This record gives sequence, C-alpha cells and structure tokens, in this order.
Amino acid sequence: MNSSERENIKAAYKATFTKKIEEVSGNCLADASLLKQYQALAEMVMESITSQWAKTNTLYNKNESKQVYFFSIEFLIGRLMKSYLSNLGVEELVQECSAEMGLDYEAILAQESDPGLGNGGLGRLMACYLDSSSAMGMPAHGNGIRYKYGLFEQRIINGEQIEVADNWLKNGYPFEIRNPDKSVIIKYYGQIHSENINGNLTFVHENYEAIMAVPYDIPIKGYRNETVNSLRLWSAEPLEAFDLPSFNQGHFLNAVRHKSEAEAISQILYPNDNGFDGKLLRLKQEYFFVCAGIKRIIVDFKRSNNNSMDGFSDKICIHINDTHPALCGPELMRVLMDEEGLGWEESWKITVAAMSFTNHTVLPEALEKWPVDMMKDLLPRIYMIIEEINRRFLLDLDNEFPHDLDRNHSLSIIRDNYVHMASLAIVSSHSINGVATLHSKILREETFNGFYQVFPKRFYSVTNGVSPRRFLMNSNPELKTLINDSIGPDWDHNLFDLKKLLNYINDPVFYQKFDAVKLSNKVRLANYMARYNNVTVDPNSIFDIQVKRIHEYKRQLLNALHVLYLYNRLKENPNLEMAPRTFIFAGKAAPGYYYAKEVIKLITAIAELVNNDPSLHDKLKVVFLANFNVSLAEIIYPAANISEQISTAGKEASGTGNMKFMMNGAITLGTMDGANIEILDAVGPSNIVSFGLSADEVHHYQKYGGYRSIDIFEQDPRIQQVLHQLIDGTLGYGLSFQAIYDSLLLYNDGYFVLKDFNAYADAQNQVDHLFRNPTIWTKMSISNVANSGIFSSDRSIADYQREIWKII
Ligand code: 9GP
Repeated sequence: MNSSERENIKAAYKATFTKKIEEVSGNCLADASLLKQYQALAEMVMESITSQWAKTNTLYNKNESKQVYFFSIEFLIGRLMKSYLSNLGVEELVQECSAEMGLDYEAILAQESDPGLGNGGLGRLMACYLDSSSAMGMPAHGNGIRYKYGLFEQRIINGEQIEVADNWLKNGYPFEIRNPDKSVIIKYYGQIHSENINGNLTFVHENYEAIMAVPYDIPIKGYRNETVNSLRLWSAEPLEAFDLPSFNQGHFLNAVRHKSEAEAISQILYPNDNGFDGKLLRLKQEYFFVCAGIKRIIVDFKRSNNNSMDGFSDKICIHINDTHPALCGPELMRVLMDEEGLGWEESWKITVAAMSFTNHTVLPEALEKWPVDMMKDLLPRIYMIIEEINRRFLLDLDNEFPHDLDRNHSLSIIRDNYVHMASLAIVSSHSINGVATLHSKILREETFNGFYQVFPKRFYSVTNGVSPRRFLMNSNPELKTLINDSIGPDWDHNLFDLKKLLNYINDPVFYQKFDAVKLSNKVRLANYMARYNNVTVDPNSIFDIQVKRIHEYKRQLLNALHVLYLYNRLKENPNLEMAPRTFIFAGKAAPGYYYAKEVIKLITAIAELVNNDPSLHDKLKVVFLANFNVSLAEIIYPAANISEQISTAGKEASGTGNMKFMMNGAITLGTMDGANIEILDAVGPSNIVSFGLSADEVHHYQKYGGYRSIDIFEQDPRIQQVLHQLIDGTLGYGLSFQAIYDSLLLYNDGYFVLKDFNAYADAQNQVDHLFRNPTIWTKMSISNVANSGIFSSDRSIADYQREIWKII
C-alpha cells in the first residue's frame, strides 16, 4: 500500500470511528468517555469480523472438514481487543489514528474487562488452543459456561487475601452474540420409565425440572487469515421468567424462585484449581453445558447431512478437557439411543470414536467422583447409561482377565458408591493423553496404569503450548520488533524460526538491543509496582518471579523461606556480594484453602520486613502483586529474568507459565517436573538452572518412606533460624505461622520443601553468579527465546491434529 492509500484508509477509519462514537454514546467524540471509545472500537471490530465469521460457518456447515469441539468448564480468554486488532492486521493503523486524534490507545484498551472464566492453567490452555486452531485455519470450537461472575478479584488487605466478586459483565460484553434461537432445554431430576413403542423399548423422562441453556457466541479470529471459529458459552435461564399463577395466589417469592434457581447454574465459577468439592451445583453445571453443547452439535450436523447421523464420528471430534465434561460420553449415548433411535452397539461405536480425553492433573484430591445417589437423583437417565457402560466394560474386562476381582473393582466406573469421572472418560474415549512427557508417563505407569494395561493403544502424550501471539507478539511488542528487524517477520507463522536468533548469539550489538528491550519491560513492571504496591524497585535488579495459583505443591513456600534466609545472610553480612534481587509473587488462593492463604500472608509479611529495612541497602525487595490475571500476566512475563518453576517433582502436570516466561527470555529455575524437563531439552543444560529431587525420588519416598524432615531441621542451622522466625514474632508483632511450621516439622513436610531447600539455595547462588556475568546471562536469555518455538500452541494443535483427531 502506498502512502496516499494509507492516508485514505486512515481518514476513513477516523470518520467511521467518529460516527460510531455518536451511535454508541449520543455524544460527539470530544465528550465521549473512554468506555464509549472502547465500545465504539469494539463495534467496529465486530463489524469487520462478522462477515468472515459467517463465511467460515457456511463453509463448516457443508460438513466437508472434520470439526473439533473442546468441551471445557473453563475458558480463560483474557482481553480480546488487542488480539482482534492484531489478527486483523490493523493494530498499527488504529494506534496511529488514535494518537492523531488525541486519544489514549492503551487507556481505551484497558476499558475491556478481563473475563476470569477460568482458574488457571486448564482454562488458559483452552484459550491458547482456540487461538492456535483459528491461526492454523483449523475448524475447532469451544463449548463452556458463561459464568455471570468469573474468578473472584483478589485484593490484599493487611497482608491477607480478600475476595471480591468479579462482575465482568457490568458494562456489557461487546464481543458476544446472544443466540436464543439456538437454545436447548436441559432436564434435571424426575423419573424414567420404559415404554414399548412399536416393539422398541423407549425411555421416557417424566416430572423433570427444565431450564433453558442460551448460547452466547464469541468469534475467535485467526491471525491474519480468513478463519473465524466460535467459542460458545452457555447461560442458564428459566423457561418462564415469572410464575404468574404463584404470583396471583400471593406467593411472591415462589413466583421468582424458579428464575433464580435456574440462573444459579451459570452464576459463578467454582474457584478451585486442582481441587474438587462435590457440590450439587457443580454437577448441574457439568451436565448443563455438556447436554447443551452435544445437542447443538447434533442438530447442526444432521441439518447439513440430510437429517442423518451417518459418518458422525468421521466429521466430529468431541474433546473432553479434564473430567468435568466427562458426561459427554453418556449424554451422546442418550441422544443417539433415545432421540435418534440407534441401538447400543452402534451408539457406543460412534461415541468412543468421537471422544478424546485430556487429563491435566495427577493430584488425587482433584480427581472427580460423584456420589451415586446424587447422580441418580439429578440425572436419572444418564446414571442408567453409566451403569450400563460400566456393566459392559466390566464384562469385557472379565473376559480378558478372568476372575481378577481386584482389577475389576479398581477399574470399575462405579465403585464404593461413587461415579469416578476419570474412569468414565477413559472408557468412553478412543484416546487419553497427558500434557507433558513426564506427566503422560505417570498416567501410564501409576495414575491410570490399570487402564493402560487394558487399552495400551489409547494412551498418548501431547506437550502443552501457549499462544505466541498473545504472550510474545502482543505482550512484548519491543521484542517482536527486535526479532523482526533481526530475522525478518516470517517467524510469526512458524515459531521454530526463532532458532535463527542463534545467529546473533555472539553479537554484542544484538546483545545491547536485547538487554534494552528487557530493561524497558522491567521498567514498565517497576512502574506498575510503584503505583499499585507503593514499592520502589531497581529495574536493574534480578526480577525473580513466581506467578501462578498458590498451592502447596507449587511450593511458593520454598521460595519464601529462601528469601527469609537471604535476608538473614544480608543482616549478618551487609557487604555480602550479590546482585540486587527483586522477588515478585502473584497468584490467587482458593477461598477455602487456609494453608494457601497463610502462604500469601507469609509472603506479604516477609515483604514488609524486607522492604522496610534500610540496612539492606535495597539489595533485596519482595513484592506480592494482587489479582493475578491474564492482563497482569502480560506485563509480568516480558519483565522476568528468572522464572520460578519449583513444584515438587511429579506433581505439576505441565505448567504453561514456564513456557510464557521462556518465550520472553527468562531463565527457568526449576525442578525436573512437568514441561520443565522439555524446556531443559530445548535449551540445553547450560541455559536453565535445575535442582532438586526427581519425580522418581519423590515417588520412592512417598511409597517406601525414609524421609524425616526433622533430621534436616536438626542438621541445618539455616533452616532452624528461618523456621523459628515463622513463629517467634520476627514477621510482625503477634504474627505466627504455626500451621506452616507444623506442616514442615510435625507433619513431615509432605511437599519436600526442607528436603529440597539446600539444593534450591545452591541453585539460587548459581543464578546470582550467572547474572553477575552479563554476557553469559544475555546469551542464556537469547537462547531461551530462540529455542522456545516448540512451546507454541500451534505445535500442540498440530500434534493433536495428527495423533488424536486424525485430521490430515
Ligand atoms: O496443574 C495443571 C498444569 O500443570 C497444566 O499446565 C494445566 C494445563 O494442562 O492444567 C493444570 N491442571 C488444572 O488446572 C486442573 O486439572
């Protein structure tokens, strides 16, 4: 485009935007608030996307290509405006025009709410996979819940986490389209009776409670291509908003009760990450979006397939993201048999061929199981089908392994009065995968070993990935520009091309530019911390960052204890030679997770102690950033020098924050857990700092014993000092962290914090030495960016396509 064409386009943009402002606000541009400016821009974006969206849907409706449907109870999508603009290829233009019109582009974008429709890794992964599928022009859609309130907003008050409702819809959401014409009725409770209709046994559901699932569709626009896939989020509504007969009889509360009971289903996201509490409402949620999603898939499929179900599993993949949507299996069976009139065998063949399942955790407390009575009562027909799936599965098992009662019991979907959702998902899927090599191995050898023996060919491994568009190009524009200037712009379609940066691995001029980018991102984060935490930090210090959900197995505690130890060293020797360090933490604790909340309190108490001690001469700072969410993450990753990935080995399925940090040049300080192992493989041992027990060692201790935390305590005066400080008032008058202290000593340190302490402290020393040699450090950092291509979610999606969905 020549410059006069560009000027014409800009003039057209400005005119349209000005007009749009009038439409959305009734004001002229000069009087329009930032919110209205954002809404005007959002409308323009939607207008440019919707015709491509319609075209993509028309194409898909011809059923020519295989469609993938991700069923997930979480989709942590983050703000979308920047992605849309950049995927449309107009971001620079909008930025330029905004500046010329005297508007604050970043402030306009900040008006968008950040939908917290997920807890962490699981939901964010789904968002990256949708982004990648569209970027690759692959038909893939999301099916989830449109929670009215997303994950709570975290405030830190007097050092403690306080939860505030996340009302992300308060100003409306401009990127969704409500499609009530595609609503689905969901039936709960009631009784099932069988009837013989024309010689066929038919199951009839009576006396049920019905609610309506109404879809809201969000376009997922591909990066600089014509593909627009859909994320469909279901909202629960009553069939009739108002019960007039009750009202007329004076039962005013009853008149609206049904409305609020129905709406409760999509009211709020359960705030547990890697945890499970068997609440009835959660089971209602799980069936709600499964039933609605499956129904629409079938309606759409049949419409474009001469009203027939032939070839369904050749054209449809139903991907179950963790066990929350595991009812997809029985629900598909129900529809195929009760509504489509197919027999059991045929329905089962279709179901298993269509379904695939990804497991995301091996933590026993996160494995879902529902009381039989609850399931039977709420979902009577679904329960009948699960029983039958189980009966047939156990029969097959008995044929293959006769009289093996133990095996039969341990693999039974229904056992000890619970329905085990992972077992259900495995039995009804043709593929089961873990999300990193180690995790998949643990699934095969431990967690699901019994199933692996029965279905060895069903087990796969697909290492997670993250969107390079969101987590590199859009959140680190300066690095993007430097990479473009160095290796050309084509890496945006193939992240493996980042390897070309290795040509600059000994180039001092490139080093300077690379360091300048990192510094600029650190300054951005330092300004944020000055503004929101009122803490001044040195941007030249090591930014050592641990951001993720607060969980015992993720071991923020190990990091915090080490900070306290470093503090003690500095107090003892104020001249200690060390690079100044800023330890940054962020993450939410599940509201009912007392221990995790104590850890937050501990970190903020250490921050108070350290940041207010002038004798440290600013060598050490500690910051806890409140309300970690996708938007904050986008500021944090580009600014990191150190990425703390220090989970107890064998516990973190993969991690994806580790990949986002790496893409932005942070060096991983990590245990050999989850995808850290693949990061080590990708960058080589000299570009990562690893430490600690291996998963095998942890497993061995857990199985056979032999670890006594008290022995470590007694032998190590550093640990003694730090642990005493937890309870002796050092951290604040009257402040005592007895529960943490007890967990480490009295309850034998279940997450091996003390066992790994020494190795961690050594690793931290190594970090300090490396950082003090800037040439080595920058080289390591560049190597991390250059070798991060394998962690693009485009690669993960390509793996799923090839191995699991069999889409060529
Ligand atoms: O804890 C895992 C995390 O390791 C992984 O990266 C992520 C995506 O696969 O899933 C997390 N699991 C959950 O959030 C709950 O199963």
